[in-house]
Amino acid sequence: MITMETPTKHQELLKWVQDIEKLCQPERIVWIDGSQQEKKRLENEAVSIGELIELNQDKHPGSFYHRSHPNDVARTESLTYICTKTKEDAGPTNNWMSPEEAYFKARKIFTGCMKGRTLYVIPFSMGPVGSKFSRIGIEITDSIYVVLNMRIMTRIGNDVLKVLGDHGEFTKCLHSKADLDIKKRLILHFPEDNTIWSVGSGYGGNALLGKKCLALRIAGYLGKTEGWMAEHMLILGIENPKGEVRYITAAFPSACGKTNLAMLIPPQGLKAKGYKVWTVGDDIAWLRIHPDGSLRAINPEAGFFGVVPGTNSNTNPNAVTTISRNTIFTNVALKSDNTVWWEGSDEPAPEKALDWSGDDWHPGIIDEQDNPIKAAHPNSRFTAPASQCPCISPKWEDPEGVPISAVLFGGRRARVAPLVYETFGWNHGVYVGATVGSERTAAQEGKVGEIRRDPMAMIPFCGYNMGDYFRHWIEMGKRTPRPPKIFHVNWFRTDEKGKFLWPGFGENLRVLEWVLERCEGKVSAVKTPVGHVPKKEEFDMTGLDLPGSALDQLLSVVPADWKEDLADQEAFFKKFGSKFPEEIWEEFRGMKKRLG
Ligand code: GTP
Ligand code: SPV
Ligand code: MN
Repeated sequence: MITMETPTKHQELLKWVQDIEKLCQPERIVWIDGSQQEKKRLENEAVSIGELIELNQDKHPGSFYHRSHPNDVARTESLTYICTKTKEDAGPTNNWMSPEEAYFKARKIFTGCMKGRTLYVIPFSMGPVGSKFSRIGIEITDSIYVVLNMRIMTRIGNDVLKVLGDHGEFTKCLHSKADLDIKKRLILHFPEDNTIWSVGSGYGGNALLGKKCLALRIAGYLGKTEGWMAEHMLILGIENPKGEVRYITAAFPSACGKTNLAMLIPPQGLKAKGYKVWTVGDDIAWLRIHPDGSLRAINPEAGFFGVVPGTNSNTNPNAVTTISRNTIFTNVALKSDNTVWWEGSDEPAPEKALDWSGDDWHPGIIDEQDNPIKAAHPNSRFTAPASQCPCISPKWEDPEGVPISAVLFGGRRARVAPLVYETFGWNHGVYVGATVGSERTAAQEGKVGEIRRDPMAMIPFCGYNMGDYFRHWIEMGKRTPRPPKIFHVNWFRTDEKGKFLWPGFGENLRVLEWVLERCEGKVSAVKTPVGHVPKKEEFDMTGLDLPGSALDQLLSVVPADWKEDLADQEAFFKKFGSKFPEEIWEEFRGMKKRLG
């Protein structure tokens, strides 16, 4: 057993590391300091043990490639638990296990799981180091891949320990790959102990514990008691032709367009007018009521863990630049010159490559059921520093956050939901958020394409009873003197042939322009039973030619379609019993009445 000198005198932390050492029995312990030398050392080691492959340094400077275990390519919601004393505190939408049972089960898997391995201790800060809104976590892990990803996604090392001091509070985050056996995989949250235990996975949201586990599930629980919110939202600044920047947040379910919207490039017509876009965050927002009466948002992360397929110079040029260096690519295809490729990239498909699972691949290759084999996994990801984004906002690390003018909810809906509508007020907006439905994507296990209810895009990430979460939304609206307006958007409506009616990506700024003009009371709208929909003529379409009736179709509200959804909404809301806010029932009844 070799132990380095410990860089802290924090007794509770030292005791915890000792306890975990006894449990996991690593060969040695390394405290992560966050230095450049350490980065180099870890990269070299990761390459030498095959955890990472160094990419072609001329074409991808500072970048590496990682392949995860084929059974470990997305978050596993069925193995993710909220471990509160009572089942009711976890609520009807979460898996629940009692803390005793959870610790007992996981302890068995953790016992001796780091034999022969190094145990890394990563001090990390969610939010700028030292900001009063930031939260400190300490992640223990046996994965160098996790250390190198956390280094990009959060602020890590000695600076964080300094802020923690000898007595500071921190979230205890324990992670081990163990043997990557899906039968021995558990992602456990103990909000009452400020603790996370994750074992048996090395992938993204399962293993980078600062992200979904801390910054959403644990932070959400803290926010509920302390009067703030942790949301699955992008944050973006839109600079109008007068040079004023207005900020919006948007909650879309996993793989439904947050990263893309957060980095969009204005289309020709709007660029000519003088519009610019500034990225603040692409996945998580922490929201607080500011003394000036506004709702303010910070991005607690320091990097992007984004979906790779479909990323190219047309869809998301800012992402292409962001990932041109110092990036970790996970589960894309690898070419023989050690460059990477994915479906929907700028480059044509290579004649041959290794696919995400490491098998030989060529265009047209099919599996036993005659289905085309993808070279990159649909949920393959890039990890890249936010600071490399060409349109990163000058305020992205402002500890006070940015004031939010509008909140957007949305999902993938082939039918029913129009391109955009404005809700009638905060409570109606909360109702609309609570009814968000989306087609399932590859970011979670399960059947892709199936519609599931995903309120506020938080169904996988709410660390407590979602009935209480809805109540918290209602209360936040009451307490915020100048609350943002709430809208719903849908980039994914299709025609009879299943083709997207809206071109999406940069063109989405046309929708955001209307949203901000509504916030400033500059444009009128059509009142429909579901909300205010744009008047076609007030929607700037300069430079965008949509076929004939596409815009009419996109903006249409068909009451019969909406009525169909009401029974499902009611059944969903009833699950929460007496926890479900009466204010939202009232909105539900109002909607029913308006639909006639
Ligand atoms: P998570 O990181 O999983 O939370 O996802 P995200 O919401 O950030 O999703 P992302 O922006 O990475 O988009 C995922 C997929 O949606 C990609 O395949 C994109 O190409 C596609 N997409 C994004 N924006 C649009 C759009 O405006 N229109 C269409 N049709 N597709 C889009
Ligand atoms: C998501 O699935 O919403 C993600 C990726 O952003 S992960 O970090 O794996 O949760
Ligand atoms: Mn996400």
